[in-house]
Amino acid sequence: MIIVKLGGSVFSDKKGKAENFREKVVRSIAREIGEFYPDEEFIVVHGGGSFGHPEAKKYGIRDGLLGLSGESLFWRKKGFSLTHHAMLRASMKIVEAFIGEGLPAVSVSSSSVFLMDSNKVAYGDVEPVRKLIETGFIPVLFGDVAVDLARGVDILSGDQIVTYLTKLFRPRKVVFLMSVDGIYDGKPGEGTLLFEIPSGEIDGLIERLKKLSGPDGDVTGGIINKLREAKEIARFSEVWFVNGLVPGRLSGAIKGDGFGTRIVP
Ligand code: IP8
Repeated sequence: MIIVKLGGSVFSDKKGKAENFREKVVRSIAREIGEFYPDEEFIVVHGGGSFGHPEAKKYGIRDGLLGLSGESLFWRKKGFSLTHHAMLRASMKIVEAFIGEGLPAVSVSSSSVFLMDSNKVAYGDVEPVRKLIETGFIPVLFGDVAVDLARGVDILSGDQIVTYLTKLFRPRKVVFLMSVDGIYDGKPGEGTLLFEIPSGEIDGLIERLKKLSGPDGDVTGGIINKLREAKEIARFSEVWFVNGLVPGRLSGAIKGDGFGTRIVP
């Protein structure tokens, strides 16, 4: 099994208009998955991109429901519903592109599968996902809003979902598709591209990157959170970070001779 994280900055331009969608890019990624499916099982998890993030930020979903009442409570709950809806629209477009390329992709709403507790996944009802895979489908999950047992509501990032699914399903590979060539020791796309990162060196890299990062527009913390998740994932699976905007990079990572960053034990 291979888990592919389709980053929000790959299927959309996060700095562009709300809900812009790169259909050609997603179709090309679907075709690359099609080179290996059905011999290989796949789960796809996509991020929020220009769909979920603007709404999540506007309505302050990360701040939860504690202490809210009346109008402000209603407003945040409305934001929860609207953010989820934006994610459904993203997922619909991605799944339509996959189906258009002949892949039996099926959208699975993460907010109906996962419960959180203080920003961590506390529970995941993944049996339907397991059965979808066993039946030959490609489940497509996504970063989403979720009920949080401590805080009322929160944002569940696609990366957290990937970590959870990796622990459970033990894929042979996890491939993160990003809009740059991999992980850089420095600003994305500017510093030195790291072709291999020993998992024991991730903490040091995070500390160096923290010093560089300015105010983050992304409600789930961008590359630093991604690296934290990658460290956890690398305990169970091979991990790759490759550029999802460049055709052939995903299949390269799947074959094992790809161009990008590989996390090594
Ligand atoms: O882009 C966040 O998922 P991510 C999803 O994987 C929402 O961090 C709803 C903003």
